[in-house]
Amino acid sequence: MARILNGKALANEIQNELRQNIANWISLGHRAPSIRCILVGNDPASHTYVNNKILAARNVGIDAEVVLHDSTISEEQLISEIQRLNNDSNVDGILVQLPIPDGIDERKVCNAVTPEKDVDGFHVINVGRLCLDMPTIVPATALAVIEMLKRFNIETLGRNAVVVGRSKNVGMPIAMMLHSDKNHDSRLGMDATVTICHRYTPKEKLEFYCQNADIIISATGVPGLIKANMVKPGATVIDIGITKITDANGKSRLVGDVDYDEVSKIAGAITPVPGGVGPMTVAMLMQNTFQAARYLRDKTANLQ
Ligand code: BQF
Repeated sequence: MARILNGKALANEIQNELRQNIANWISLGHRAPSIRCILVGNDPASHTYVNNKILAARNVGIDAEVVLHDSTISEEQLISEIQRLNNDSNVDGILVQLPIPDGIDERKVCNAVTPEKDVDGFHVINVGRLCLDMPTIVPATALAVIEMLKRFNIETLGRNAVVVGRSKNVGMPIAMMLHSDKNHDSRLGMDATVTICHRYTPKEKLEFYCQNADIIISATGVPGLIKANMVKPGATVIDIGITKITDANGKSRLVGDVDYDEVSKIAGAITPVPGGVGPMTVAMLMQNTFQAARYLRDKTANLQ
C-alpha cells in the first residue's frame, strides 16, 4: 500500500512554524501581517474556501477580513475596491477569490492587485517572474505541491513528472517549477523532466505518459481520471482535483481526480482528498502573506 502524504498534518506543522515566526516578527515591533480576501457573490464553495483562509490566518496571527461584494458589482467598482486596498498601508496581502462572475475580466482584476500584495501570485508580473526563475510570489497551490515533494523527500531530479491539467493558476506554475534548474540563479531547482497533458491529449497518450511517470500530478476536476492501470508501481501521485459528488447512498462528499482505492494499492505515495493538497494550499497562502508583509516593511524601512 502507498504511503499516504498527509497534507492536513503537514499544513498544521507549517502553520505552527508560521505562528512562531510571526510572533517573533511582531515582538521586534512590527504590526501583525494582514490579508484582505475579496469575495464576490454567493458561490458556496468560494465561501468555504475564503472561510478556510480567514480561520488559518487568524490561527497563525495574521489579521484577516473578508471584503464581501454582491455578484452585481461592476468590473470598475471591483477594481477601484482593489485600488483602495493597494493604497492601504495596513494591508499586506490582497486576494480576489476566483472564480468571479461572468462579465468581469479575470485577467484585468488579477493585474489590478499591486504585485507586492499579490499573495495569490496571479499578477502578470509575478507570473513572468516565476517563469524566469526570479524571486516572486508563487501561486499557493504550486507552492503546496513543491513543499510536499520536499518535506516528504520525493526525489525530482531527473525523474519523469506528468502534470495533468494546464490551467494558468495551477497546472502551468506547477509544471514550470518542476523543470526549474538547480544550476540557475534561483534557489529552487526541481530538475524533473516534465510532460503536460490536457483535454486534447488522447486517452491512450495520457495513459502512456502517466505509465512512464515517477510523479503524477493531476489538476483537472475529473473524478476517477487517474486509474490504477495508468500508474507505475511505486510512483508518487499528487491529487489536486476537488469535486463535490453525491455518492451511491445519496451523501455528498469531496473526491479528487484519482481513483484512490485502486491507485493507492499500486503507487508508492499518494495524497488523499480531502486532507491532501487543499490544506497545504491554505497554509502556503499564509506563508505568502507573511512574505509580502516582510517585503513591504523592509522596503518602507529602506525609504526612511
Ligand atoms: C481539504 C479551490 C478550485 C477552485 C478554486 C482544505 C481547501 C480545500 C480542501 C481550500 C481551492 C481548493 C481553494 C481542503 C482553497 C483548496 O481539507 O482537502 C482546504 O480552501 N482550498 C480556493 O481558494 O479556490 C479554489 C479549488
